[in-house]
Amino acid sequence: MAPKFDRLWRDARIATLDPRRPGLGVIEQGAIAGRDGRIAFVGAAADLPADAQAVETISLDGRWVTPGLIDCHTHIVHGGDRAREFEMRLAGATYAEIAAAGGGILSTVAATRQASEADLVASALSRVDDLISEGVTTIEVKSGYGLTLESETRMLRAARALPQHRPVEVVTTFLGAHAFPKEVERSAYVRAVTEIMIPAVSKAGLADAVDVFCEGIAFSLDETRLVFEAASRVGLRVKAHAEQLSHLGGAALAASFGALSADHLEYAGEEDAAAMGRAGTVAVLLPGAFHMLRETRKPPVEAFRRHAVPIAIATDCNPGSSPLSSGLIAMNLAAILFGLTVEETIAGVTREAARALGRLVDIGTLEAGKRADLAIWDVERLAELPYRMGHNPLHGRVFAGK
Ligand code: DI6
Ligand code: FE
Repeated sequence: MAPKFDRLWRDARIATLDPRRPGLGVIEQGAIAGRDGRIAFVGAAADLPADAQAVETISLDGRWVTPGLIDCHTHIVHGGDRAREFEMRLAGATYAEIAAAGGGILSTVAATRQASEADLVASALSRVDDLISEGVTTIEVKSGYGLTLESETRMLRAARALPQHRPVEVVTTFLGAHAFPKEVERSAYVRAVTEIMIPAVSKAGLADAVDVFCEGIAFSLDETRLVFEAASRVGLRVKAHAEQLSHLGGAALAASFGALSADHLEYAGEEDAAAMGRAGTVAVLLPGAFHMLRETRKPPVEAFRRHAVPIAIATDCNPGSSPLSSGLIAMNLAAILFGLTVEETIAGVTREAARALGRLVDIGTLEAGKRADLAIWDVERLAELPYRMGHNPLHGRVFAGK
Protein backbone atom coordinates (compact mmCIF):
# COMPACT_ATOMS: atom_id res chain seq x y z
CA MET A 1 0.00 0.00 0.00
CA ALA A 2 1.31 3.45 -0.90
CA PRO A 3 2.50 5.43 2.16
CA LYS A 4 0.05 8.20 3.05
CA PHE A 5 1.35 11.42 4.52
CA ASP A 6 -0.52 14.47 5.80
CA ARG A 7 2.11 16.82 4.46
CA LEU A 8 5.19 16.45 2.31
CA TRP A 9 7.86 19.16 2.11
CA ARG A 10 10.01 18.76 -1.01
CA ASP A 11 13.05 20.49 -2.49
CA ALA A 12 14.51 21.23 0.94
CA ARG A 13 18.06 21.47 2.21
CA ILE A 14 17.80 19.86 5.61
CA ALA A 15 20.00 20.24 8.69
CA THR A 16 18.68 17.19 10.52
CA LEU A 17 21.06 17.45 13.52
CA ASP A 18 20.82 13.64 13.48
CA PRO A 19 23.80 12.56 15.63
CA ARG A 20 24.36 9.53 13.38
CA ARG A 21 25.31 11.87 10.54
CA PRO A 22 28.41 14.12 10.58
CA GLY A 23 28.24 17.83 11.41
CA LEU A 24 24.73 19.23 11.20
CA GLY A 25 23.49 16.08 9.47
CA VAL A 26 22.85 17.87 6.19
CA ILE A 27 20.71 16.35 3.45
CA GLU A 28 20.74 18.21 0.12
CA GLN A 29 17.69 17.79 -2.11
CA GLY A 30 15.80 16.41 0.82
CA ALA A 31 12.20 15.74 1.70
CA ILE A 32 10.30 15.57 4.98
CA ALA A 33 6.91 13.96 5.42
CA GLY A 34 4.58 14.42 8.37
CA ARG A 35 1.81 12.18 9.63
CA ASP A 36 -0.30 12.70 12.76
CA GLY A 37 2.04 15.47 13.92
CA ARG A 38 5.13 13.28 13.70
CA ILE A 39 7.94 12.98 11.18
CA ALA A 40 7.14 9.95 9.03
CA PHE A 41 10.04 10.34 6.61
CA VAL A 42 13.17 12.47 6.38
CA GLY A 43 15.87 11.88 3.81
CA ALA A 44 16.93 12.37 0.23
CA ALA A 45 13.99 12.98 -2.08
CA ALA A 46 15.36 10.16 -4.23
CA ASP A 47 14.74 7.75 -1.34
CA LEU A 48 11.04 8.64 -1.04
CA PRO A 49 8.89 5.67 -2.00
CA ALA A 50 7.88 6.27 -5.63
CA ASP A 51 4.19 5.77 -4.83
CA ALA A 52 4.19 8.05 -1.74
CA GLN A 53 1.09 10.21 -1.50
CA ALA A 54 0.43 13.27 0.64
CA VAL A 55 -2.71 15.28 1.31
CA GLU A 56 -0.61 18.42 0.79
CA THR A 57 2.76 18.76 -0.96
CA ILE A 58 4.82 21.90 -0.43
CA SER A 59 7.90 22.81 -2.46
CA LEU A 60 10.46 24.72 -0.40
CA ASP A 61 12.43 25.86 -3.49
CA GLY A 62 15.75 24.84 -1.98
CA ARG A 63 15.23 26.61 1.34
CA TRP A 64 16.99 25.38 4.48
CA VAL A 65 15.07 23.49 7.15
CA THR A 66 16.25 23.00 10.73
CA PRO A 67 14.49 21.51 13.74
CA GLY A 68 12.19 24.07 15.39
CA LEU A 69 14.29 26.16 17.77
CA ILE A 70 14.23 25.43 21.50
CA ASP A 71 14.78 28.11 24.15
CA CYS A 72 15.85 25.98 27.12
CA HIS A 73 16.24 28.71 29.80
CA THR A 74 13.76 31.57 30.22
CA HIS A 75 11.97 33.54 32.92
CA ILE A 76 9.41 34.65 30.34
CA VAL A 77 6.50 34.67 32.83
CA HIS A 78 6.86 37.64 35.19
CA GLY A 79 5.16 40.89 36.19
CA GLY A 80 6.44 44.37 35.33
CA ASP A 81 9.76 45.35 33.80
CA ARG A 82 13.00 46.94 34.98
CA ALA A 83 13.50 49.69 32.41
CA ARG A 84 13.80 52.31 35.17
CA GLU A 85 16.54 50.25 36.81
CA PHE A 86 18.33 50.00 33.45
CA GLU A 87 18.25 53.79 33.25
CA MET A 88 19.74 54.03 36.75
CA ARG A 89 22.49 51.58 35.86
CA LEU A 90 23.40 53.57 32.76
CA ALA A 91 23.55 56.69 34.94
CA GLY A 92 26.12 54.91 37.14
CA ALA A 93 24.05 53.41 39.97
CA THR A 94 25.45 50.23 41.50
CA TYR A 95 23.52 47.01 42.00
CA ALA A 96 23.47 47.64 45.78
CA GLU A 97 22.06 51.15 45.32
CA ILE A 98 19.39 49.81 42.98
CA ALA A 99 18.47 47.05 45.43
CA ALA A 100 18.28 49.65 48.26
CA ALA A 101 15.92 51.69 46.08
CA GLY A 102 13.64 48.65 45.80
CA GLY A 103 15.09 47.31 42.52
CA GLY A 104 16.57 43.99 41.49
CA ILE A 105 14.91 40.59 41.54
CA LEU A 106 12.72 41.59 44.51
CA SER A 107 11.09 44.41 42.52
CA THR A 108 10.02 41.84 39.93
CA VAL A 109 8.80 39.65 42.80
CA ALA A 110 6.58 42.50 43.98
CA ALA A 111 5.19 43.08 40.46
CA THR A 112 4.66 39.34 39.89
CA ARG A 113 2.83 38.85 43.19
CA GLN A 114 0.41 41.61 42.18
CA ALA A 115 -0.31 40.08 38.77
CA SER A 116 -3.21 37.69 38.21
CA GLU A 117 -2.67 34.47 36.26
CA ALA A 118 -4.37 36.12 33.26
CA ASP A 119 -2.04 39.16 33.57
CA LEU A 120 0.98 36.88 33.64
CA VAL A 121 -0.21 34.98 30.56
CA ALA A 122 -0.94 38.18 28.65
CA SER A 123 2.43 39.81 29.33
CA ALA A 124 4.31 36.58 28.60
CA LEU A 125 2.53 36.12 25.26
CA SER A 126 4.16 39.18 23.70
CA ARG A 127 7.58 37.73 24.50
CA VAL A 128 6.48 34.25 23.37
CA ASP A 129 5.42 35.83 20.07
CA ASP A 130 8.91 37.30 19.63
CA LEU A 131 10.41 33.83 20.02
CA ILE A 132 7.83 32.14 17.80
CA SER A 133 8.41 34.69 15.03
CA GLU A 134 11.98 33.36 14.82
CA GLY A 135 11.07 29.69 14.66
CA VAL A 136 10.97 28.66 18.32
CA THR A 137 8.69 25.66 18.95
CA THR A 138 9.58 24.74 22.57
CA ILE A 139 10.18 27.11 25.49
CA GLU A 140 11.34 26.34 29.01
CA VAL A 141 9.76 28.67 31.60
CA LYS A 142 10.91 29.05 35.20
CA SER A 143 9.03 30.25 38.25
CA GLY A 144 11.07 32.18 40.82
CA TYR A 145 9.47 35.63 41.03
CA GLY A 146 6.76 34.61 43.49
CA LEU A 147 8.66 33.05 46.41
CA THR A 148 5.46 31.87 48.10
CA LEU A 149 3.71 28.61 47.31
CA GLU A 150 0.66 30.47 46.01
CA SER A 151 2.54 32.88 43.73
CA GLU A 152 5.05 30.29 42.49
CA THR A 153 2.23 27.95 41.50
CA ARG A 154 0.43 30.86 39.83
CA MET A 155 3.54 31.47 37.70
CA LEU A 156 3.74 27.78 36.77
CA ARG A 157 0.05 27.62 35.91
CA ALA A 158 0.45 30.72 33.71
CA ALA A 159 3.38 29.05 31.95
CA ARG A 160 1.40 25.84 31.44
CA ALA A 161 -1.48 27.88 30.00
CA LEU A 162 0.62 29.44 27.21
CA PRO A 163 0.09 26.51 24.76
CA GLN A 164 -3.67 27.16 24.96
CA HIS A 165 -2.96 30.47 23.24
CA ARG A 166 -0.10 29.65 20.87
CA PRO A 167 1.13 26.54 19.03
CA VAL A 168 4.18 25.93 21.23
CA GLU A 169 5.38 23.41 23.80
CA VAL A 170 6.18 24.74 27.28
CA VAL A 171 8.43 22.91 29.73
CA THR A 172 8.24 24.25 33.29
CA THR A 173 10.90 24.53 35.99
CA PHE A 174 10.32 25.32 39.66
CA LEU A 175 12.80 28.01 40.75
CA GLY A 176 11.54 28.84 44.24
CA ALA A 177 15.23 28.95 45.19
CA HIS A 178 15.86 32.08 43.12
CA ALA A 179 16.04 34.71 45.88
CA PHE A 180 15.18 35.10 49.55
CA PRO A 181 11.90 36.92 50.18
CA LYS A 182 12.23 39.87 52.56
CA GLU A 183 9.58 38.65 54.98
CA VAL A 184 11.01 35.20 55.80
CA GLU A 185 14.16 34.22 57.69
CA ARG A 186 16.73 32.44 55.50
CA SER A 187 16.67 28.89 56.87
CA ALA A 188 12.88 29.04 57.22
CA TYR A 189 12.62 29.89 53.53
CA VAL A 190 14.89 26.98 52.55
CA ARG A 191 12.62 24.71 54.61
CA ALA A 192 9.54 26.15 52.91
CA VAL A 193 11.08 25.41 49.50
CA THR A 194 12.24 21.89 50.37
CA GLU A 195 9.45 20.69 52.67
CA ILE A 196 6.38 22.48 51.35
CA MET A 197 6.80 23.97 47.87
CA ILE A 198 8.67 21.17 46.07
CA PRO A 199 6.35 18.40 47.33
CA ALA A 200 3.27 20.54 46.52
CA VAL A 201 4.42 21.56 43.05
CA SER A 202 5.38 17.97 42.29
CA LYS A 203 2.03 16.64 43.55
CA ALA A 204 0.19 19.17 41.38
CA GLY A 205 2.27 18.07 38.39
CA LEU A 206 3.23 21.68 37.66
CA ALA A 207 7.00 21.31 37.24
CA ASP A 208 9.19 19.22 34.98
CA ALA A 209 12.40 20.03 36.89
CA VAL A 210 13.83 22.04 39.81
CA ASP A 211 16.38 24.85 39.48
CA VAL A 212 18.45 26.79 42.05
CA PHE A 213 20.30 30.11 41.79
CA CYS A 214 23.53 28.95 43.45
CA GLU A 215 25.50 32.16 44.05
CA GLY A 216 27.05 34.36 46.72
CA ILE A 217 24.08 36.74 46.48
CA ALA A 218 21.56 33.86 46.41
CA PHE A 219 21.64 30.23 47.63
CA SER A 220 24.81 28.76 49.15
CA LEU A 221 26.22 25.39 48.11
CA ASP A 222 24.76 23.73 51.23
CA GLU A 223 21.35 25.29 50.62
CA THR A 224 21.52 24.21 46.98
CA ARG A 225 22.24 20.64 48.07
CA LEU A 226 19.15 20.66 50.33
CA VAL A 227 17.01 21.79 47.38
CA PHE A 228 18.49 19.11 45.09
CA GLU A 229 17.83 16.45 47.74
CA ALA A 230 14.22 17.56 48.06
CA ALA A 231 13.79 17.44 44.27
CA SER A 232 15.36 13.98 44.12
CA ARG A 233 12.98 12.74 46.85
CA VAL A 234 9.98 13.53 44.63
CA GLY A 235 11.70 12.25 41.49
CA LEU A 236 12.28 15.61 39.75
CA ARG A 237 15.46 16.23 37.73
CA VAL A 238 17.57 19.22 38.77
CA LYS A 239 19.51 22.04 37.12
CA ALA A 240 21.32 25.11 38.43
CA HIS A 241 22.21 28.72 37.74
CA ALA A 242 25.87 28.11 38.57
CA GLU A 243 29.20 29.98 38.53
CA GLN A 244 27.55 33.07 37.01
CA LEU A 245 29.16 35.79 39.14
CA SER A 246 31.65 33.76 41.19
CA HIS A 247 32.85 30.18 41.62
CA LEU A 248 30.86 28.40 44.33
CA GLY A 249 30.92 24.81 43.05
CA GLY A 250 27.30 24.63 41.97
CA ALA A 251 28.07 23.09 38.59
CA ALA A 252 30.01 20.14 40.03
CA LEU A 253 27.35 19.68 42.73
CA ALA A 254 24.66 19.69 40.05
CA ALA A 255 26.62 17.12 38.04
CA SER A 256 26.85 14.88 41.14
CA PHE A 257 23.03 14.90 41.20
CA GLY A 258 22.90 13.96 37.50
CA ALA A 259 21.60 17.43 36.61
CA LEU A 260 20.07 18.06 33.22
CA SER A 261 22.10 21.26 32.87
CA ALA A 262 24.26 23.83 34.60
CA ASP A 263 23.63 27.32 33.26
CA HIS A 264 25.66 30.57 32.88
CA LEU A 265 29.07 29.07 33.93
CA GLU A 266 31.28 32.13 33.30
CA TYR A 267 33.36 31.26 36.42
CA ALA A 268 33.42 27.49 35.83
CA GLY A 269 36.78 25.76 35.35
CA GLU A 270 38.39 22.59 34.04
CA GLU A 271 37.25 20.40 36.96
CA ASP A 272 33.65 21.57 36.61
CA ALA A 273 33.74 20.77 32.90
CA ALA A 274 35.19 17.32 33.66
CA ALA A 275 32.43 16.59 36.21
CA MET A 276 29.73 17.78 33.81
CA GLY A 277 31.19 15.72 30.98
CA ARG A 278 31.15 12.56 33.12
CA ALA A 279 27.55 13.18 34.24
CA GLY A 280 26.24 14.20 30.81
CA THR A 281 25.15 17.57 32.24
CA VAL A 282 24.61 20.13 29.48
CA ALA A 283 26.34 23.55 29.66
CA VAL A 284 23.65 26.14 28.91
CA LEU A 285 25.33 29.38 27.86
CA LEU A 286 23.40 32.64 28.32
CA PRO A 287 25.24 35.37 26.41
CA GLY A 288 22.38 37.86 26.83
CA ALA A 289 23.08 38.07 30.58
CA PHE A 290 26.84 38.22 29.94
CA HIS A 291 26.26 41.18 27.60
CA MET A 292 23.75 43.06 29.77
CA LEU A 293 25.89 42.72 32.92
CA ARG A 294 29.03 43.81 31.03
CA GLU A 295 30.67 40.61 32.25
CA THR A 296 34.22 40.06 31.01
CA ARG A 297 34.92 36.55 32.27
CA LYS A 298 33.90 34.01 29.61
CA PRO A 299 32.61 30.47 30.11
CA PRO A 300 35.36 27.86 29.52
CA VAL A 301 34.23 26.74 26.08
CA GLU A 302 37.55 25.00 25.30
CA ALA A 303 37.24 22.94 28.48
CA PHE A 304 33.66 21.99 27.59
CA ARG A 305 34.88 20.77 24.20
CA ARG A 306 37.78 18.84 25.78
CA HIS A 307 35.41 17.03 28.14
CA ALA A 308 32.67 16.49 25.55
CA VAL A 309 30.18 18.61 27.50
CA PRO A 310 27.15 19.31 25.29
CA ILE A 311 26.71 23.08 24.79
CA ALA A 312 23.26 24.71 24.54
CA ILE A 313 22.40 28.41 24.10
CA ALA A 314 19.34 30.16 25.54
CA THR A 315 17.98 33.68 25.93
CA ASP A 316 17.57 33.70 29.77
CA CYS A 317 14.71 36.07 28.86
CA ASN A 318 14.14 37.97 32.13
CA PRO A 319 13.44 41.61 33.05
CA GLY A 320 16.72 42.23 34.88
CA SER A 321 19.89 40.63 33.56
CA SER A 322 18.72 39.52 30.10
CA PRO A 323 15.72 41.30 28.54
CA LEU A 324 16.35 39.28 25.37
CA SER A 325 13.56 37.61 23.40
CA SER A 326 15.51 36.65 20.27
CA GLY A 327 17.04 33.22 19.81
CA LEU A 328 18.89 34.46 16.72
CA ILE A 329 20.58 37.28 18.64
CA ALA A 330 21.48 34.80 21.40
CA MET A 331 23.18 32.70 18.68
CA ASN A 332 25.09 35.72 17.37
CA LEU A 333 26.22 36.73 20.87
CA ALA A 334 27.35 33.17 21.65
CA ALA A 335 29.37 33.06 18.42
CA ILE A 336 30.98 36.47 18.84
CA LEU A 337 31.40 36.74 22.62
CA PHE A 338 32.08 33.08 23.49
CA GLY A 339 33.68 31.87 20.25
CA LEU A 340 31.20 29.17 19.29
CA THR A 341 31.24 27.86 15.72
CA VAL A 342 28.24 28.11 13.41
CA GLU A 343 27.57 24.40 13.95
CA GLU A 344 27.72 24.83 17.73
CA THR A 345 25.30 27.76 17.66
CA ILE A 346 22.76 25.81 15.59
CA ALA A 347 23.11 22.62 17.64
CA GLY A 348 22.91 24.81 20.76
CA VAL A 349 19.36 25.96 20.04
CA THR A 350 18.13 22.62 18.71
CA ARG A 351 19.60 19.24 19.64
CA GLU A 352 21.58 20.32 22.71
CA ALA A 353 18.74 22.51 24.01
CA ALA A 354 16.44 19.48 23.75
CA ARG A 355 19.01 17.44 25.66
CA ALA A 356 19.14 20.15 28.36
CA LEU A 357 15.39 19.71 28.83
CA GLY A 358 15.52 15.91 28.86
CA ARG A 359 13.35 16.01 25.70
CA LEU A 360 15.80 14.74 23.09
CA VAL A 361 13.77 11.55 22.55
CA ASP A 362 10.95 13.64 21.11
CA ILE A 363 12.35 16.92 19.71
CA GLY A 364 15.61 18.68 18.81
CA THR A 365 16.53 16.74 15.66
CA LEU A 366 14.73 15.82 12.45
CA GLU A 367 14.40 12.05 12.65
CA ALA A 368 11.50 9.75 11.86
CA GLY A 369 9.21 9.36 14.86
CA LYS A 370 9.94 12.73 16.46
CA ARG A 371 7.40 15.54 16.59
CA ALA A 372 7.28 17.42 13.29
CA ASP A 373 8.63 20.78 14.53
CA LEU A 374 10.38 22.63 11.72
CA ALA A 375 11.90 26.03 11.08
CA ILE A 376 12.15 26.93 7.38
CA TRP A 377 14.69 29.61 6.52
CA ASP A 378 15.13 32.01 3.61
CA VAL A 379 18.93 31.77 3.64
CA GLU A 380 21.63 30.55 1.28
CA ARG A 381 23.96 29.44 4.07
CA LEU A 382 23.09 28.38 7.61
CA ALA A 383 25.81 30.76 8.83
CA GLU A 384 23.33 33.56 8.10
CA LEU A 385 21.36 32.55 11.21
CA PRO A 386 24.03 33.68 13.70
CA TYR A 387 25.56 36.17 11.22
CA ARG A 388 22.85 38.76 10.71
CA MET A 389 21.61 40.87 13.61
CA GLY A 390 18.06 42.22 13.60
CA HIS A 391 17.03 40.48 10.39
CA ASN A 392 14.56 37.64 10.63
CA PRO A 393 14.97 35.14 7.78
CA LEU A 394 12.22 32.77 8.98
CA HIS A 395 10.09 31.67 6.02
CA GLY A 396 7.84 29.26 7.85
CA ARG A 397 7.40 27.43 11.11
CA VAL A 398 5.74 24.07 11.65
CA PHE A 399 4.65 22.88 15.10
CA ALA A 400 3.51 19.26 15.42
CA GLY A 401 3.09 18.95 11.66
CA LYS A 402 1.03 22.14 11.25
N1 DI6 B 1 20.52 34.82 37.23
C1 DI6 B 1 20.23 35.87 36.48
O1 DI6 B 1 20.98 36.42 35.73
C2 DI6 B 1 18.82 36.17 36.67
N2 DI6 B 1 18.39 35.19 37.59
C3 DI6 B 1 19.40 34.45 37.89
O2 DI6 B 1 19.30 33.54 38.67
C4 DI6 B 1 18.55 37.52 37.17
C5 DI6 B 1 17.08 37.69 37.21
C6 DI6 B 1 16.70 39.11 37.50
O3 DI6 B 1 17.55 40.00 37.63
O4 DI6 B 1 15.49 39.33 37.60
FE1 FE C 1 18.16 32.59 34.46
